[in-house]
Amino acid sequence: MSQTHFRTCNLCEAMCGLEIQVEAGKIQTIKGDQNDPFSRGHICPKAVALQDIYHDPNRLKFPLRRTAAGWEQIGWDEAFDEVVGRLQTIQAEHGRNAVGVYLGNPNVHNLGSLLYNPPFIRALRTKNRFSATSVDQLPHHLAAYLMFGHYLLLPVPDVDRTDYFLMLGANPLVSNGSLMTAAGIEGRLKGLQKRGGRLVVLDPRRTETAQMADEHHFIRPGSDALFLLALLHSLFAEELVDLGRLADVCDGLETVAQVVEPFTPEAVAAATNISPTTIQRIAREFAAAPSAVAYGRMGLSTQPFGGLCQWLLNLLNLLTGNLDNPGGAMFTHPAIDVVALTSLTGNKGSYGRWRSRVRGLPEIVGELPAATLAEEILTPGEGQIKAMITIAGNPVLSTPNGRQLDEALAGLEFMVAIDIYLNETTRHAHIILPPATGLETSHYDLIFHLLAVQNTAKFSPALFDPEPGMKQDWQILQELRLRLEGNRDISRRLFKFDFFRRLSPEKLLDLALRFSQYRGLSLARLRREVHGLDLGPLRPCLPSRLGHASKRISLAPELFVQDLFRLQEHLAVSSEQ
Ligand SMILES: Nc1nc2c(c(=O)[nH]1)N[C@H]1C(S)=C(S)[C@@H](COP(=O)(O)OP(=O)(O)OC[C@H]3O[C@@H](n4cnc5c(=O)[nH]c(N)nc54)[C@H](O)[C@@H]3O)O[C@H]1N2
Ligand SMILES: Nc1nc2c(c(=O)[nH]1)N[C@H]1C(S)=C(S)[C@@H](COP(=O)(O)OP(=O)(O)OC[C@H]3O[C@@H](n4cnc5c(=O)[nH]c(N)nc54)[C@H](O)[C@@H]3O)O[C@H]1N2
Ligand code: SF4
Ligand SMILES: [Mo]
Repeated sequence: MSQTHFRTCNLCEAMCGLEIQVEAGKIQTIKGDQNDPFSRGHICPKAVALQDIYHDPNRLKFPLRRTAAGWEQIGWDEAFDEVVGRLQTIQAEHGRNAVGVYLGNPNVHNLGSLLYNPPFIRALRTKNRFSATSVDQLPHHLAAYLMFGHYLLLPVPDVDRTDYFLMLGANPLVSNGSLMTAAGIEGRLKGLQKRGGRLVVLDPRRTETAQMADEHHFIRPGSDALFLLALLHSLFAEELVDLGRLADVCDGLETVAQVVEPFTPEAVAAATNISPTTIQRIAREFAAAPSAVAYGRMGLSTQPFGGLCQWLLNLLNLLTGNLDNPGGAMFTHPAIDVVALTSLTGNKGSYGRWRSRVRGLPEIVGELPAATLAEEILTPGEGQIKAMITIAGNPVLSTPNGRQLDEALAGLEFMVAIDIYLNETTRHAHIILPPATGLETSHYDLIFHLLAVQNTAKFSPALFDPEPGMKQDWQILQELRLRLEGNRDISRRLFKFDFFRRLSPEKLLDLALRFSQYRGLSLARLRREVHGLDLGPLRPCLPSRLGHASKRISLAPELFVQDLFRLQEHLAVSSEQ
């Protein structure tokens, strides 16, 4: 008998709704779900490949141990015992920080991992925490933390209502959008053009997105901060600054006016490869548009001035009255408000609470830059990393100087990988703990609902049962944590809300939905709404949602203002070239 299964694709940030036809346990078709209120039928070819991952004979399903004779399959108990035993021995001998952990991208696309990674990592009590965040969106978090008081208060382009979209260093036509969950982005951008709006792209490459834009400028790589400063300079010079509704809750406008002063369009033209007249025109058009949004992604974050870029983008939106206004850069109201929940636990973000041992790089939101991981393993001395845990990550491929990390991982005393494949990174593990994945997991997008251009909520039940004896990511993480904490005092566990931490992800999800700002939500309700629930367009929420106790926005955080000296030096050098 044929059955239809509805779920959200969890392979990228776009949250496409899928309609999967199954007959006798076999997938017949995977199509876009036309009735999904968010994606409205859009999918890309990767969704169809979900079945290939499910059927892939190379996918790992049971624990493996590396031996001189090759990989051998072992039982879960034996694997857990060995992993926890080795980690504890190494920490007892070399200190807590001798164990490092790296979290990869799929963790954010997995409800169980999102809920069970934090307590597991706390149980490790190490400061050597790394993740794909530092080769991706960390500057966005830093800017949000310093300006809005919470690292997850990330403004999202209100693409469906904007009149002017200034896009830097992003290629959503291919990436399907990032920190802008917007299934079917090409249609949404065409919609902007049909309404008579403009798409302006700055990218050193003529990308697919640049090709559809109304205007594309070949900006010099790494010079975006200068371009943005010159835009802000023009706004002040032409008296176009208008903070609108938020004027009363912003601090530091005079400082901003002062620091942008030297960055005239003429001063940055050679360094950016953008003419002064173009910069002035874009500033005027941006300020004059009924609504406008500036957005920058990977090309702005993974470059020498990533933090400055994200700060200046927020400023551009703020100073033209486009932050927290329809058609501008807005915040979401997800069914499960991760911003509110993390605020409750006191985790609004952080900067510089500790530094990396070798290069002295600052901690940001609880982690160190992955770029320094290899040298933390390779450099002898107190605090050297001797053991690593990788969870759904392939840092040998995805982080800078992967070859050095490859060499570093090979020399570790112990490594464990929670991963479904044997690859460039996991091949160095002594033990691999493979979870169920994709179609075998139930899913709710805790993070991408938070970053979506429309408020919706959708639960995806598992389509297939994993093979008997397989475990989910969260079950592996929970088991490791319980064993790690097993030897520590019981009272700590009793008083640390262990009750909640033993609940399954679905129970926790149900609880969170029942406490939602939207009435009448529960897991049972979402199970009935198989296509997902539409919770409406983005709506203004400042200043009440700000993370700073003062409920004010900081326009000129000291850290960014100081970093302008480094940019000045760069300008001096690159203008001569
Ligand atoms: N050169 C270059 N480097 C880049 C980028 C780039 O564009 N160019 N992009 C950067 C960006 S934006 C990012 S986000 C990072 C990504 O960096 P990483 O997250 O380190 O890399 P991925 O290749 O996404 O690794 C995913 C790993 O998760 C495993 N996996 C997949 N599904 C599951 C699952 O359900 N459970 C578990 N436990 N494991 C699973 C896979 O087998 C794989 O080993 O790379 C960054 N690095
Ligand atoms: N097919 C596919 N889709 C994916 C992924 C994938 O691996 N495969 N990964 C997903 C992930 S994890 C992420 S984070 C997103 C990333 O999503 P995007 O950021 O939208 O995509 P990128 O291709 O990284 O685009 C970065 C752009 O920045 C440009 N660029 C480079 N340097 C500079 C610079 O200095 N200034 C400016 N202005 N531009 C610059 C590059 O030319 C490139 O066009 O994609 C997601 N989508
Ligand atoms: S765009 Fe992303 S979410 Fe949509 S089908 Fe493709 S991989 Fe899945
Ligand atoms: Mo990413």
